[in-house]
Amino acid sequence: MKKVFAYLAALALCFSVCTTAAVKAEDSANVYVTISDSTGAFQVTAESVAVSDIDGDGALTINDALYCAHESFYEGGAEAGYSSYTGDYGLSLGKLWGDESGSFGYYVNNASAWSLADPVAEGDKVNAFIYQDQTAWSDMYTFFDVSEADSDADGNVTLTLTGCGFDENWNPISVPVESAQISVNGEVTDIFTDENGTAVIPLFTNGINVISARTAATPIVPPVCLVNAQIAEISDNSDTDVPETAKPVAEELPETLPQTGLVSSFLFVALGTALVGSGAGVVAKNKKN
Ligand SMILES: [Ca+2]
Repeated sequence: MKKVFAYLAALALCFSVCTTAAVKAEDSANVYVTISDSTGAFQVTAESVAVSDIDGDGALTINDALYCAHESFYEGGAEAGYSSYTGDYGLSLGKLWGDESGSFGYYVNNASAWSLADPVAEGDKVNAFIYQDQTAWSDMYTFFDVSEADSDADGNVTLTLTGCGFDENWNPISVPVESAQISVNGEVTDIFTDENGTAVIPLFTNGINVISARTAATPIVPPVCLVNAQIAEISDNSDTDVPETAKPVAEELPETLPQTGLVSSFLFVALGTALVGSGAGVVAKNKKN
């Protein structure tokens, strides 16, 4: 275990040096922000947010991005729905989308962030979430292989879903997420990812479609992909032409999921971020107290 701590401490030190050396922030940057709540539902879905240095620290950071996202999309703005504070573990989330449970996580470009003070840049994708599992924090972060795509002329798009976890030695690993049920524009379909995490998803609406997924046994942070469908031949009466497989179905999920061999990411979070100051680290500490 000592090695783990030494490794994480080294990473934290490296990161600290890197951020300290960050260049002066640009005036603003457009960042894509996704926020999901404790039910796994999107509240903000890959929305472009103009991020400015609202906290005046001279850098554009996750804190700025989430603050600006709440200003734009939360009723009552950031003052009502968002807060951050500097605690023992650095800049941490106090409130996300009005939730003050303290059970939060956030990723930038599908990489785990160390703290809210992590920098963001033009085009970055920030994904913040409230844990669905508020006791063991077993939620697995997942993402599609692309964040944006075009369908083919028939309206099909092929996406592959990956989950983030840690092996028995706490090394970060990525695994295909099998048996994840695909949703399109918030409607659950009966399309599931295969053993490689891949699904061929038929779309029936021209324009932007929001693709996401969920699994039965383990809560996952909902992935998002915006797929622009330009279907060559689309019926004026889609109700009669939608294949059975794409119609919304009752909320049925498979009873079991494949074993991934993942160590609970919570344990890593509790160990790792306690050292380097992410919001989740603070959660782990608070929950243990
Ligand atoms: Ca800032």
